[in-house]
Amino acid sequence: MIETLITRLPKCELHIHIEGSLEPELMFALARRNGISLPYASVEALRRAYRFSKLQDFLDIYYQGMSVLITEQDFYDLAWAYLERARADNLVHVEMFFDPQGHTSRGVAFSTVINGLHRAIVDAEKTLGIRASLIMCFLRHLDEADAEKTLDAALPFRDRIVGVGLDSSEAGHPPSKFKRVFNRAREAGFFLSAHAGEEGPPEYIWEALDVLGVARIDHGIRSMEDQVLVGRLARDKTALTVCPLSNLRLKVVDDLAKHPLRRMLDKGLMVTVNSDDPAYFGGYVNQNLRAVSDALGLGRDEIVAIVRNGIEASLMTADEKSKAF
Ligand code: ES4
Ligand code: ZN
Repeated sequence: MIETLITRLPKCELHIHIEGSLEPELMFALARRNGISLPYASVEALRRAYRFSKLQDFLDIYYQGMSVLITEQDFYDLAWAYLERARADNLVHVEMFFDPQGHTSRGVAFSTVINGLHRAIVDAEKTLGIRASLIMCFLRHLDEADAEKTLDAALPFRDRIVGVGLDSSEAGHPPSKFKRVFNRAREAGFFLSAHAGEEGPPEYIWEALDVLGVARIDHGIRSMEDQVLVGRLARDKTALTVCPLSNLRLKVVDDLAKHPLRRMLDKGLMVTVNSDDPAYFGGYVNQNLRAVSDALGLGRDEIVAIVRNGIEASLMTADEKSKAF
């Protein structure tokens, strides 16, 4: 059974926003602990609000949801809950995005965020046997100066952050807006990735590659509208961190059966499958794999190839990769 194969394979996750793993139950518990009132009467009422017709609808609710995260322990509890689920899905390695500006803009110190997330990662490596690293994202709806300040705040924690990414509202915020801060991040030795071609046009993917110099594209599904770009991505084996249930819930595709993932594989693209914001989009990695496998009729070889791509595209060492698979 494909189902058993998906469950049993050791896997990586390369596109998870840790704040997007905040399940409604934990959101309510943290709100209570911190004396914050949420504009929803219950967990069920909150879940009912998770109906989105585009990326911005989701982002509005996502930024509101993260307002319950105040203390270092809150960030610890958030990451720990995710890592336990990741372990249950048989993930061996996770590269976790976090949005420091979503917290520092509310008066939460950068150190509070990083200390809580990092401590959960250290404990998970010890007791769950799962490895995780942190990728800090800049919010692209804010200006480059704000991203520069965030990079400055991160430098004292350089050893706890492997990379830099770019997320939030894509339309109207091209990657080129962040050219200087990405240059600085490269000089500081960070791995670079950017969300591009989720809602935005193929030009944004070109910019992420050629202006920012990223090594990985998050989403990238609109690359299929530009066959020259597809050739470039295939030639360079640039990994694309695709998130099928996210695309469905944000109406980037209107039906999973029409999702471009299989066509992307057929074009020789280095496609990986990830969860994005699993608490909001209805599924962790295994559920994403099952959903596309069912909708597109993927075979065992295709599932294995996707999972192998995830391991290959990860920042694990060659030795860790060969042990993982
Ligand atoms: C995000 Cl699905 C998605 N797209 C862009 N930015 C994000 N931040 C969290 N989830
Ligand atoms: Zn994302």
